Amino acid sequence: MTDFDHSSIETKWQRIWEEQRAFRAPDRPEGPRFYCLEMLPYPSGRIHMGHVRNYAIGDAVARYQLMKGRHLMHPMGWDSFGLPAENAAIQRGLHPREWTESNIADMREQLRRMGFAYDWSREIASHRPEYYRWNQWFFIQMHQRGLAYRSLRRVNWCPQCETVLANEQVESGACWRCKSLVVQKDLEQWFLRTSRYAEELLADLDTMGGWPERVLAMQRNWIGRSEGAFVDFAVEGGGPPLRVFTTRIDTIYGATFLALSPDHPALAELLEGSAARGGVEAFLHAQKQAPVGEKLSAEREKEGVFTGRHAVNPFSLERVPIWVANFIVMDYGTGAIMAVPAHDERDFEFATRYGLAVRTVIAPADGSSPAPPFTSEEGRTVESGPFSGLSCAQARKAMTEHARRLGFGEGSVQFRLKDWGISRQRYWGTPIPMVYCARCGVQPVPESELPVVLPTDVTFAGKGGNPLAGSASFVKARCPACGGEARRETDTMDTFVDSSWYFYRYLDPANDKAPFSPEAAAAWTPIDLYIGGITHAILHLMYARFWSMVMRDLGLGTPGEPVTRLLCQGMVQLGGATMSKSKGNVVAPDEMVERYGADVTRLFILFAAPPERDLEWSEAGIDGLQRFVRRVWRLVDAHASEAAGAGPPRRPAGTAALDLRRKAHRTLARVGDDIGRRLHLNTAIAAIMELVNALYLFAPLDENRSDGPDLSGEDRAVLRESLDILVQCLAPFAPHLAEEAWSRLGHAGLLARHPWPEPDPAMLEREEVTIVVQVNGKVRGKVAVPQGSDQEMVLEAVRRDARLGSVVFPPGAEGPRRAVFVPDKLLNLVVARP
Ligand code: ANZ
Ligand code: ZN
Repeated sequence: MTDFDHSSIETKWQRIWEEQRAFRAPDRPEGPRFYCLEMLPYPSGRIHMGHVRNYAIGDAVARYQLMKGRHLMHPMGWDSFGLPAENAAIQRGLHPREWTESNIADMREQLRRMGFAYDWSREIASHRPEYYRWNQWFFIQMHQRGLAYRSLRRVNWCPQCETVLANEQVESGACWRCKSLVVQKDLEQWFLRTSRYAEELLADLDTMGGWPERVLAMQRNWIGRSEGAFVDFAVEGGGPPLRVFTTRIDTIYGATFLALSPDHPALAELLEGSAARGGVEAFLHAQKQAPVGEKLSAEREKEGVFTGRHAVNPFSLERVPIWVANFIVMDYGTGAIMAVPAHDERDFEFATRYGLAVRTVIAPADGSSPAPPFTSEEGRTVESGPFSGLSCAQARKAMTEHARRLGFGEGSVQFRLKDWGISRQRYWGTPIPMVYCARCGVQPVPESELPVVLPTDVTFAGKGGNPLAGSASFVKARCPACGGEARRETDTMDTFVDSSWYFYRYLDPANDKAPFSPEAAAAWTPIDLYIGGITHAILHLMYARFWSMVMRDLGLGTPGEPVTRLLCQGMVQLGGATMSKSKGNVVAPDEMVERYGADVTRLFILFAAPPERDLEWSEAGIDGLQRFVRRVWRLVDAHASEAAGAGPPRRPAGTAALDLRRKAHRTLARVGDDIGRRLHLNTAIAAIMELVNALYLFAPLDENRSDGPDLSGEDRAVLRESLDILVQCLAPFAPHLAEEAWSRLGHAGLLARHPWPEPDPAMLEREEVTIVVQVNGKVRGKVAVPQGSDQEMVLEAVRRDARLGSVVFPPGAEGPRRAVFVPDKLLNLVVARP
C-alpha cells in the first residue's frame, strides 16, 4: 500500500506534460477545435481564489474537450499595464516594469503548480512593446477611418495629485488617494467611436443564445437605445430655439418648464441681460465643484435655478420658464428637456421643490385618477388640443409627424452608449501614437516608427500631472509631415484597450508584421467558451465586441461577435463579502496547494458550488475532498495488479457486476454532459463520488491486506473497466491523480490526450415503469416510460398514446391546465373541455 504523495506526483506530471508538450495548440487546426478562454489576470503579485476558481472551471472544460478529440486552444497571459504598478513605483521606488515582470514570474509559477493545461508557448503580456505596438497600430487604423478622434470632455480632477480620476476614484466628492476635494476640468482627450457600432452591438444581442440572460440585459441597458423625438422650443425675445429630446412627446401639453444642463452651450447667450444672471452664475459655479458622471448626477439632490427667460411650447403655444437643473446631463440627447412633472418622477420632484406647475395630460386606461406623477403609458391623452383622446403610442406617432411637417421637430433615436474615452494621464500604459506640430496639427506616427516605446527616464512622484510629460527625450519628436520639431502626445491608453483583442494575439503571438494573421483568426474564432467574473459583464465585453467588429471591417478575418458561449462565474466570498485584499478576508491558494495539493484544491473549489453561483468559503469541506482523493487512490492501488491482467468484460455478467457496469457507464454519460453541455461541474464531481462508493461496495478493501479481494475473472474485468472509467472521469478535475492512476492501471501514454470513451448505450437503458394517468380526477389509462422520466417526458408519451392523446390534447383545446406528477408512479392532469 503506497500513500498518495501529492507533491511529488503533481510535480512529476507537470514535468511530463511539459516535456511532451501535451497542451500545445496547432497553428491551424484540422477538424473540430475548441477555443477555451479565461479572463487573463492582472499581475498583482499573487494568484487569489477568484483566479483559481475561474481557471479550474476553464481547465476542466479544456481538458474534457481535448479528450473529446478537439484541437484545443487554451492560452494564458497577463493584463499587465495599469495603475497598481505605478503606485508601487511611487511607494517603493521600483520601476513599474521590474515590479510587473517579477510579479508575472511569481504568478506563472503559482499557475504551473496548479497544473492547468495551458499552452504556455502562446503567453502574452500587454506591457511588452511587441504587444502594445499593435494597440498603437489599431489606433492609427481607427484614426484614419474617423473612429479615433480628439475632443474636450469634462473630467474629475484632483488638484493635489494633478491627475484625472475615474468615477470610482471619487469618494464622496474627494480624491480616493489624498482626500482633497475633486473639481471638474475640461480636457482634450482621445475617443474611440463606439457609437458607430451601437445598432450592431445591440442587434446582435438577440442572436447570442450562448450568453447568460442577465449579461445580455446588462449590455442592452448599457447601450440604452431610446426612441423619441427632438422638439424645438422658440425662445421668447429672440435667439436660436432650444431643442429638447423626449421619449414622451405624447405628454407635451403637460410640459410646464424647460430644463437645461448646467453645461448647456446656449446658457451664456440666454443669460445676457437677464436679471437672474448673477444667481445662475453662482449656481453654475457651485455645480462645478461636484464630481461628474451620470450615475453621480442621478444620485444628487435635484437642484436648479430659473434663468429669467421663457420659451414657447410649439404645440400649446404656452409660455414656459427656462430653468437650469443639475440632473440634466450634457452628453445625452440635447442636454435640454421639456419637463412634465405630472408624468415624470424627476420632473415631479423638481417641480414640487420649486413650486412649478403640474398639469395632467395622460389619463389612466382604467378610469382611475391617481395622484401625480402618473408615469405609466397605459392611458389616453387629455387636455391635449386636437391630439386628445389618443393612446400614448398613437399620440406619439401623430405628434412626431405633426412636428416634422411643421418643421419644429423630428423622430430621433438616442443611445446611452458613449464614445469610449481612452486617454489616461498615466505612465504605465500604451503611448498614444500621435504628435503635435505647430504647423501641421495633429499627426499620427508613421507605422514604420512603431512602437512608440515608453521611456525609462521618468520619475514617479505621484503628482505633477502626466508622468510622460516629464521625459524630455520622449516629448521631443519630429513631425511626420513637415519634418519640423513637434511634441509627442503624453497620454497613454486605457488598459481596457489591451484586453479588447488579446485573445486574437494568442493565436499568432510572434507575428511582427501584423497583430495576427487573418488565417489564424479564421481558424480559431469565435471563442467557444469564455469564462470570467460578472464584474466584466459590461465594459470589457462591450469593448471586446466593438473591437472585433472594427477588426472585421479592417479585413482581419475576425467574426463580428467574438464569443459564442459565455460563463460568468460567481464570486468567492468569505463572511458574505467578496474576498479582497482591501477587506482583509483573503485565503491564499498557495498555502492550500502546499498542504493539500493542486488536485484537492481544484476539486474543492469546483465541488463547493455551481460555477455561476457565489461561493462562500469554508474549509470545512476540504478534508472531505482530501479523503475522497485518498479513497480513489487506495482503490486503484489495491486493485491495480489484478485489474491489469483483465480484458474487456463480456455480456452478460452477474447482477452485482451488471449493476456496477451500469453505474460506471451512466456516470460517464453524466459527467460528459455536465462538463460539455451544462457546465455543471459540481454535479459531475458528485456523480464520480457515487461511482467510487459503488466500487467500494463491489470490491470491499480489507485494511489488513495490501491487495484486493479474490474476484472471478468476469468480475475482475468489470472492476477493471469501471476503474478505467472512474479515472477518465476524474481527469478534467484531478488531472495529476488521474494520470498517476492511469499509468498504475497499466496504460501507456498520457491520459490527458487519451480519447474520452463513449458510454455503452446498452448500459444506459433504463427499466420501464408504468405511470397511471388521471384526467380530471378519473383514471383514464397508463403509459410506459423509462424509469426516472420527468414530467415533460411522460406528457410526451401521453400525447403519443392513441387513446390518452385525444383525451388530454383534444383538438382545439390548449392542453392540460394543471399537472401533479409523482415520478415513476402517477400523472394527474386537469384538462379544460373544448
Ligand atoms: C419629457 C418626458 C415626459 C420625459 C415624461 C419622460 C417622461 P430615456 O428613456 O432614458 O432615453 N432626458 C432627455 N435628455 C436628458 C438629459 N440630457 N439628461 C437628463 N434627462 C434627459 O430618457 C429619455 C427622457 O429623459 C426624456 O423624455 C427626457 O424626459 C429625459 F412623462 O421628456 B422626457
Ligand atoms: Zn509639421
